[in-house]
Amino acid sequence: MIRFYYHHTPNPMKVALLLEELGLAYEVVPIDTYRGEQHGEGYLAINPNAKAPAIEDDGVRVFDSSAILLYLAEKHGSLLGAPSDRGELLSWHFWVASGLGPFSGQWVHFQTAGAAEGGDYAKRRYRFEAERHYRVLDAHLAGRDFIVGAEYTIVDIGAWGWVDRHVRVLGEGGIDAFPNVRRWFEGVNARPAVARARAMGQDLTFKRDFDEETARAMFPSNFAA
Ligand SMILES: N[C@@H](CCC(=O)N[C@@H](CS)C(=O)NCC(=O)O)C(=O)O
Repeated sequence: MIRFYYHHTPNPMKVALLLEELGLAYEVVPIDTYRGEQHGEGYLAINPNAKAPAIEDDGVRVFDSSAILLYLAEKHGSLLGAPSDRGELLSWHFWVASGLGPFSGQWVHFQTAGAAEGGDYAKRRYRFEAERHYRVLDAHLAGRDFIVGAEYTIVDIGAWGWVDRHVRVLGEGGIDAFPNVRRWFEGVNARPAVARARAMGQDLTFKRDFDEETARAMFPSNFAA
């Protein structure tokens, strides 16, 4: 059975949705990143990058949400779109992995109370880039139901993980400026697997206080010698 190393944040949520879409059996192993569990020795053997998510699948470890999506979709021959759309699938999959996700995440970071003071240039750049990625996606989704071809794929799952946090990224109502993204997001959100993915971690208790222990675990650059 798959062991799924999970925290209730955007990158692990992509994997939660994929596992539910594929109907795979899995065991959830909570990684409380606010308590620094991502840095534990045992976990580093599974994910040397010290982030959630990761999986162990019959002795195979896979870390990084985008790698996990591709690995499981390929293994189970599902959610990869039409073979003729392979180029589109890879292009948009890596666009989510290297663009939409990181720029949204860094912009959220700079708005977090625990982030270091100052850095107006960085804030301007990450806000602009996060919004630019929404503009790219909005233009692409005009007249389309899915990001790649005519089918729901791992790319919709990966993008959903981050667009689900649109209020943190764009502010309340900010998504209204991206009507195609909003329509697409509502479509993905209505899938039964999304409700199951959201329900999955609800019996788990994660730390919520962002205190010094959390800042040291998650923002180590603020404490570097
Ligand atoms: N590229 C990685 C990024 C993973 C990542 O940043 N995960 C966050 C949760 S969404 C995390 O573990 N944060 C804890 C930390 O930064 O220490 C992926 O897609 O899996």
